[in-house]
Amino acid sequence: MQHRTTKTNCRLCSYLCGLEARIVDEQIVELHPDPSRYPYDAGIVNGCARFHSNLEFLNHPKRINYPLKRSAERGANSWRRISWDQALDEISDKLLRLKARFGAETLATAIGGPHTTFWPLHRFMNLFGSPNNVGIGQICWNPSIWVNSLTFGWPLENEIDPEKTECAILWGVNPSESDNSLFWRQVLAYRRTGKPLIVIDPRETRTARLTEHWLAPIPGTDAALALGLLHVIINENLYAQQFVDSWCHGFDQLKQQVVDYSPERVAQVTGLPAAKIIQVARTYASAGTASIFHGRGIDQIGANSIQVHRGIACLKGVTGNVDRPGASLLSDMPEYIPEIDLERTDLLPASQREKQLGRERIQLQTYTGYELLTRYTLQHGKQLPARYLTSAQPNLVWRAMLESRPYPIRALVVSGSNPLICQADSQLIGQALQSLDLLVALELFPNSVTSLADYILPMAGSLERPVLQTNAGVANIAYGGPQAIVPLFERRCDFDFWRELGLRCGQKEYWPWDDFTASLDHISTSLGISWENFCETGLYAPPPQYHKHQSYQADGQPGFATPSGKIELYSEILNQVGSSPLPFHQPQAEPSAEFPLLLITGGRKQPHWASSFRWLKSLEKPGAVPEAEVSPTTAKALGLAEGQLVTVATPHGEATFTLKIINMKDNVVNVDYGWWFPQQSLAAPELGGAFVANANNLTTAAFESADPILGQWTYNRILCRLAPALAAEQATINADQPEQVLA
Ligand SMILES: Nc1nc2c(c(=O)[nH]1)N[C@H]1C(S)=C(S)[C@@H](COP(=O)(O)OP(=O)(O)OC[C@H]3O[C@@H](n4cnc5c(=O)[nH]c(N)nc54)[C@H](O)[C@@H]3O)O[C@H]1N2
Ligand SMILES: Nc1nc2c(c(=O)[nH]1)N[C@H]1C(S)=C(S)[C@@H](COP(=O)(O)OP(=O)(O)OC[C@H]3O[C@@H](n4cnc5c(=O)[nH]c(N)nc54)[C@H](O)[C@@H]3O)O[C@H]1N2
Ligand code: SF4
Ligand SMILES: [Mo]
Repeated sequence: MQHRTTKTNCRLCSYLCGLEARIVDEQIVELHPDPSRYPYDAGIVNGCARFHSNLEFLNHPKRINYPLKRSAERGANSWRRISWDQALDEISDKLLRLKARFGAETLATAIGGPHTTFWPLHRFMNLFGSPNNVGIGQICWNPSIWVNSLTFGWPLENEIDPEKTECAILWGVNPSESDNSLFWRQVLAYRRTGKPLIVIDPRETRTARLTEHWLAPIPGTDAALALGLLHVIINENLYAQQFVDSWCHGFDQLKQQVVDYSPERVAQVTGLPAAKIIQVARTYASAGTASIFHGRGIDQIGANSIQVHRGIACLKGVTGNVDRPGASLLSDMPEYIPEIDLERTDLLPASQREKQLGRERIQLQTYTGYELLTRYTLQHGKQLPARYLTSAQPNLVWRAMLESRPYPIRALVVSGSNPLICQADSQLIGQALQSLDLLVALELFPNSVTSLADYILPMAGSLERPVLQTNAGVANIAYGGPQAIVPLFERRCDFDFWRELGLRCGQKEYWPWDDFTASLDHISTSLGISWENFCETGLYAPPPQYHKHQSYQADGQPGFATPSGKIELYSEILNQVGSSPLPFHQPQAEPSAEFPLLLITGGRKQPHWASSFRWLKSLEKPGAVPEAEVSPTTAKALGLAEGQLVTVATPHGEATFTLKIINMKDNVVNVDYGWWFPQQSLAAPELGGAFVANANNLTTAAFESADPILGQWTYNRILCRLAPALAAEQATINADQPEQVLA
C-alpha cells in the first residue's frame, strides 16, 4: 500500500481553505484542515458544513465521469459514452461550421459565480471572435466594480478592523448565511468591541440580530436612503471639509442634488423613521473611521443599484473614509500576470466587439464603456478584466437563440453555471436552450441544463484540480494550491476543454501550456516563484498600502485615476455617456390591487449554495424545503399560516414555496433561490423539477426594462401576490420519480 500526505484546498466556495489529505493507493482516505495555511484556524474549517462534504462530492455515484453524447431526442436525458477526442472533434467541427455560416458571434458561453477559472474560456472566445458571454456580473460584483472605478479610479476593498474601525454599516449583505469564513468572523470580532454596527436589510437576519441598529427599508429604496444620509451629513456640516476641498470633485453639485432628500421625504420613500435616518447619518459621519460593506441586496435592485452604489461611494468620499486603515483600501493591480493579459481581449477584433448585443442602448457594460474607463485607470497603469465588464445582456442572448435577431445564436457552452435556475426568466431560457443546434455542458453533476445538452463533459472539481483565486485581477492578492489526486475517471479541468478546443480551432500559438498546472506555473513565475513553491504557503498577499492618493500625487500623478484626478462625487464619465452624473433615486412601480406585495429573491441560507450540491446527502437538512418568508402581520392579513404551501405570482410567472413567518418588513416576500429536485425526472419537460420552486420563474431580465447603464435586471423588488397553493402544485412539489437513463 502506498501512503502519502499532501497539501490541497477545498474548492466548495471561493475561500479555498487549506487542507491536508491522507492518501492510500491514490485514494483520499482522510481530510484535515491545514492550520499552516489560510484560514490558519482548524475551527473555522471544521465549522463549515461543506468542508465535511468534500469526500461525498468527490466520490458521489451521480458524478459525471465520462464524456457523454446525447443518444435520443433533446431533453430525453439519454446518453452514450464517447471519448474525449471524439467529443472535442465533433464539437469543434460543429462550431467551425456554424461560424462559417453565421459568424463567430453565433457561439455564446454562460458562466456563473467563480466556481472555476474563467480566463481560458474568455481567451478561447476572444480568439474565436465572439463577444457573447452571459455572466451574472451585472447583478453580482460589477455594480461596485464599475461605480468604484468611476468614482475613485479603481475598485475599493472595504475593511472591518476591531481596533481601527469606529462604525460599520452592513448594507444588503448577510454574512451570517453567505459567508463561512473570514468576513463573518471579522464582523463578530468587531461586534464584540461594542462599537456601532448598522445593518440595512428588509429582513431581520442573524446579522441584523447582532445590533440594535437594524434598519428595514422598503426593498429597492436604498438609493433614497443613501441620499438622505448625505443630506443630513452635508446639512449638519458633518463631512470632512478639508478632505472634500482637496480630494473631491463636484461637492457643490452633490450638495444641491441632496437638497430634495430630506429625512422626512426619505422616510416616506423608504418606510424608515426620519429620526433613525438622522441618527445613522450622525453616527456614521462622526465616527472618524467608518466602513460600509454591501452585498447582493443592493446589487439586484435594477436601475437603483448603480445609484445606491454611487450614493455609498459619495458617503465614503465626503467623510474621507477612503484609502485609509479600518475604512477602505484602494486596491492594487496584481504584480503577477493579471486576468486582462490572460483573457487577451486585445485579440477580439473591433468588428466583433461591434456585435455585442445591446451596445446601442447600454452605456457602460460594453466595449466602448470599458475602453472609456480604461483611458483613465491607465493613468495609474491599471486595467480591469474586460470580459466580465462587457458580458452580453442575457435576455438579448436568449432571444437571439429563439428569434435569430439581430443574428442567430446557435451554440452555447455552459461552464460553472446553471442558467436555467440562476438567470432571470427560467421558462424563456428553457425554450432557448431547447432551440439550439449545439449545447455543451461542462459539469460535475447531472442537472436541468445537462439534460438539454448535446454533449456533457466531465469536469474535475474540489481536490482533483489545482486552484488559484486572483479576484479577477482587481487586487494584488493570489491564493490557492495543488490538487490532492489526479482527476478520477475521465474528469478533466475546464482549462483542458478550452485548450483542446482551441487547438482544434486554429489557436495553437495561444495555448503554449500543456495543462492547467503549467499555466499556473507561468503565472506564479511572474512573481519569481514556481507553482510548486507557491503551493507551500498558497498565498501571495503583500501588506496593504494606504494613502496611495497622496503618494501618487507626490509622484506627479493624479491622486485618483478619474477624469478630474479626484474622487468624482460628480461623475464625468457618467455625464459623458449620457447618464446622470449625480446619484438619484429612481421611483419604481408601486404595489397594485393585482400585485399588492413586493418580492425579494434569493436571501442566502446555509448550507445551500444556489443550485449546486443538491445531490449531496451530507448537505441535506432534515425538513428543508423551499421557503417564502413574510412578516407575521403580512401572513395574518393574507390569512396564511406557517408551513402552508403557497404560490407566489408575479407578472412574469409563478412558483410554489412553503410559508415561513419571520420578523421582516411588512408587505414584502422573500423566496429562496436555487431549488430543484434531483430525485424528480431529469428529462424534459420536468428537468428535475426545475420550474416548480424556482425563484427565477418569477423574474425577468427583459432588455427593454433593464437599466441602461449596465443592462441590469431586478431580483429584489418585484411586484407579486401570494395565495394558498392549488392541489396540483402540492402534488408536483412532493413528486418523487426516477431519473437518468444511461444507454
Ligand atoms: N450559503 C450560501 N452562501 C453564499 C451563496 C449561496 O448561494 N449560499 N452565494 C454566494 C454568492 S454568489 C454571493 S453573490 C454572496 C451574496 O452574499 P449576500 O449579499 O450576503 O447575500 P444575500 O442573502 O443574497 O443578500 C443579502 C441581504 O440583502 C437583503 N435584501 C434584499 N433586498 C434588499 C433591498 O432592496 N435592500 C437592502 N438593503 N437589502 C436587501 C436580503 O434580505 C439579504 O439578507 O453569497 C455567497 N455565499
Ligand atoms: N433570483 C435570483 N437569482 C440569482 C441570485 C439571487 O439572489 N436571486 N443570485 C445570483 C448570483 S449573485 C449568482 S453568483 C448566481 C449564481 O449562479 P451560478 O454560479 O450559475 O450558480 P450554481 O447554481 O451554483 O451553478 C454552478 C454550477 O457550476 C458547477 N460547477 C462547480 N464547479 C465547477 C467547475 O469547476 N467547472 C465547471 N464547469 N462547473 C462547475 C456546479 O456543479 C453547478 O451546477 O445566481 C444569480 N441568480
Ligand atoms: S466551503 Fe468551507 S471549507 Fe470549503 S473553502 Fe469554503 S469556507 Fe472553506
Ligand atoms: Mo454572486
